Amino acid sequence: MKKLIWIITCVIFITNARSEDGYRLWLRYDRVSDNQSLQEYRVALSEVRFLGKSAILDNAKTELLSGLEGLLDKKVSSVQSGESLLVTKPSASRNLTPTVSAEDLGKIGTEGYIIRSTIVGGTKKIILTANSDIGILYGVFHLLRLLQTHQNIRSLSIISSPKIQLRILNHWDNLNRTVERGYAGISIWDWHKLPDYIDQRYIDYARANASIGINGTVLSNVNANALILTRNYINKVAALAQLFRTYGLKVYLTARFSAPIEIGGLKTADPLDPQVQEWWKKKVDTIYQAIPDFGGFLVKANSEGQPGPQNYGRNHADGANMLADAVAPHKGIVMWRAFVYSNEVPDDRFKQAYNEFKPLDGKFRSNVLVQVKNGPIDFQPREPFHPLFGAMPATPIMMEFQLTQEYLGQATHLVYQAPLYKECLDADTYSKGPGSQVYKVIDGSLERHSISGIAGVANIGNDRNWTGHPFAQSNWYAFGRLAWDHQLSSEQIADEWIRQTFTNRSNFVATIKQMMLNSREALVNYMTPLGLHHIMATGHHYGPGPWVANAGRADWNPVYYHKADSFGIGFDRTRTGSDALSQYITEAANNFDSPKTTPDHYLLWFHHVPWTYQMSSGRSLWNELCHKYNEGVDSVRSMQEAWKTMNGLIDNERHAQVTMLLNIQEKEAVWWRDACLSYFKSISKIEIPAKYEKPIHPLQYYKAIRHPFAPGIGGNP
Ligand code: BDP
Repeated sequence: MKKLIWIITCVIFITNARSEDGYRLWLRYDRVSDNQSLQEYRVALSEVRFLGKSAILDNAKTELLSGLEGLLDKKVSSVQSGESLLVTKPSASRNLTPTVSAEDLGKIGTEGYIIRSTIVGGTKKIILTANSDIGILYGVFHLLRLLQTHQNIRSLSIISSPKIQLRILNHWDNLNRTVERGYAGISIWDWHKLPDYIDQRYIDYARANASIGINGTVLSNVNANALILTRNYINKVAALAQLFRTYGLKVYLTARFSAPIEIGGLKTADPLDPQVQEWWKKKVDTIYQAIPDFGGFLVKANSEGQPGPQNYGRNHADGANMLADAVAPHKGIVMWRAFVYSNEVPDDRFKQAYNEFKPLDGKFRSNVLVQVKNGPIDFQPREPFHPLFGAMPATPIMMEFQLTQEYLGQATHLVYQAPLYKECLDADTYSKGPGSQVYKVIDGSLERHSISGIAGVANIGNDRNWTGHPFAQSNWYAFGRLAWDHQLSSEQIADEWIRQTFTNRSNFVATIKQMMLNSREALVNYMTPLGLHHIMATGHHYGPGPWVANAGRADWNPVYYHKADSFGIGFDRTRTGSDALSQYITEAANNFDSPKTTPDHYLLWFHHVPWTYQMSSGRSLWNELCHKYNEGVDSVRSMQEAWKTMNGLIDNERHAQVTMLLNIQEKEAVWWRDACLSYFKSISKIEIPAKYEKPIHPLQYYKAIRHPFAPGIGGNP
């Protein structure tokens, strides 16, 4: 008996101690832990018949068989007949009808898939089909997800296709492998060893993206280096493209506008100069020779010091169209970013992108998309939607979200961003009357555009677990899932992710899901409550800096954004102020028109209100600010408590990591609260109510904090 107990203890210990370093992401394929499901799956998927052969199909087959092998904990191979799971394109099998009709196949387009239970000759069978190889791969990942999340697969009737065409990661990776705003190690692109050395990471990166439907990747930083367009680098890019295309992932590059001068030896980069146009055409031709399915270019021009068409008195459409003409014969596209603002323009930075781009609506070639950040300033913890959504009906507008947590606690804070993405996607622009949500603008349905796209600035680096914080993986996951289907809820995505990444244990799933769903609001509260924005430290953006007033340009200074004075706080963007509100359609602007109609969480985005202003809670604005900052800190403490009780339900390794990270997050939440309240108190001259914790240090202490080597600082080496 004693011996038996000892053996059981050892087994438990070994199972628990199994190394979970996060490398496998949400594709762990461990044995299904629920025995009833396991038995059912084993029967339902006892014999797999996989028809067809191609690079993508081979990857799909390998993924399916190895996934099933792990999940069912038994050897699975592809049989010739008598299958219980048939995976095939309609062209390779006549056995699909009547289970799948031509009409169904018409609905799923070129990337969708159908997974259906059926009965053939008295036997139950599952059919997985798609019009294309990539549809089959996406369907395989869907099926594996069902098993990983312990779903019932008895009567499947799944028909799925992406709502947005271009679902793209943007890597802000430099050629020297630093990553601008990267907090997970250095770049995964090992340019030095490419094209000859294909790291296993590239394969797993492609698998992970395909598993959530991401179909494009921009390999290089928007603050671009022209060298990526030289022959040497194109060969390296081609090696990645060759691998990635077998997972349906297209490669794109950033184009530095001055490349014709820097690597072409021309005297100008004027987009209307015939020599410059010719240079780009030739350059593009050489890229397509090496990479026949090259996706096209992403461009940051005339923004934050980057060169662009305005250097030559031309506008954004002139610049974008020149590149669009060069890639058009190859079916390439140009994603032209609208993240522009200028120090010389005395107007509110909020308004500048709209002012520059709105007049250009209708002037872009049909293969140009204008890529707009979700909010008008810069990926803040909370922003109202960008007024350009819905304002350029003749132009396909692409969404840009930031997965990497530049302003959301960087590598150390647990923040699940799906609620942030959804808040923007679901906002109503009213551009064609009520019901003109941002998601309809970007999926092209509102204006019936034939091209649509969404981009996420990647949070991936060479850290063993890819994203630094184990929970940051959920933002990569959520981005892909929402890009595929923006109607999924934050809750459903979190649920899937937790089950696949950690465990299906119901108390873990329920507790951690709640923690994730609350995490973004917690961060808003301890960093920038009530509509405060852009009050972080300069340069690296790590930590609070609401007092900063000496940055290189006015609109980089936090004081420009919060405008705290003896009267009150907030940026007046109504008619009496910068009038940014007039950029929205009247119905959308109405929500923000007066402090009374503005939801609390947007108040200081649009109004300068007195410290004594009475909030809907009955508290004064000052007291509400103190309350919110403290609520944020309390939420992190609750997260710590909840996480503690999860001990033993998952592997020790990741449990310990997250415990340490939450401890840092708590310290930093206190730092944000104390620094901000100390500073604002020095202006409001009102005491922090006695019931709240007092700042530990004097204001001077917070002001003196320096982080010369904080990660992710910009530049374009
Ligand atoms: C800001 C980043 C900067 C980027 C810029 C951009 O601080 O590093 O280059 O956005 O999006 O958020 O171009």
